[in-house]
Amino acid sequence: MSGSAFLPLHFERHAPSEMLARAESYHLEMERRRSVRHFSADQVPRRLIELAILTASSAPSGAHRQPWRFVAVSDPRAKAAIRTAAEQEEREFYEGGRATEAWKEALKPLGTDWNKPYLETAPWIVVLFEELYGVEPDGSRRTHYYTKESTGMAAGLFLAAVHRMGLATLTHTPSPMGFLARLLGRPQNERPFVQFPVGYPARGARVPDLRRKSLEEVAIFDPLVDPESSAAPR
Ligand code: IYR
Repeated sequence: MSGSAFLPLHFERHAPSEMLARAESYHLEMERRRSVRHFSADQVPRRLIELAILTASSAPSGAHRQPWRFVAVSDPRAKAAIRTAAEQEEREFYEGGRATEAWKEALKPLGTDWNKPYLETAPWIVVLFEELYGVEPDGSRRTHYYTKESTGMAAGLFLAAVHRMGLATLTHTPSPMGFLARLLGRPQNERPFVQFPVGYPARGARVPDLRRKSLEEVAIFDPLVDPESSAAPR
């Protein structure tokens, strides 16, 4: 059984200059990632989707339970069914009173509405499910830990993997998402977490003019150290 065996860590130190160069270039690459809502119908090989899922699945997880399942959909009829069901929920959100006025106001800069044509245009929809608990061969439940946090980290790595391979995606969360479990025939222990349309951006695709927060806005370094008495060079 697994659990008690240990192996040597494969870890390579880089020269400091090399570390800085890698950090800068990865940062610049990730800065170019955008949520894309206009997709080309150009096909994307299944192997790329498999690799994005494998990278996502390298995420850490509570007690290494890996409480996630990725369901990849390319069949046009299945995508159309997802679009129809998603748009029904989105219509309730935007026009049926499900969203508060404040929420709709907050979304204005994104320019979104209930129409989700990308769910059919994009060659793939990858639906990420959070596995609430495991199921043993005898049908008994196996407890998972930090399923949301773990699945969220897998989602982040999926975004990075898709971006890195030269494709675009979007975290789409129509609410509620129960239709995805029904349409895709998922069991009781799986709850839809997010769906990712994946493909090439449409030619001429546009994205909202959003600013990312600065380092100063998102990071605090050594809040307990008095700057006067600190001799640490910066
Ligand atoms: N699910 C809707 C609304 C929406 C909600 C949030 I929070 C967003 O960041 C973006 C959209 C939609 O996809 O249009």
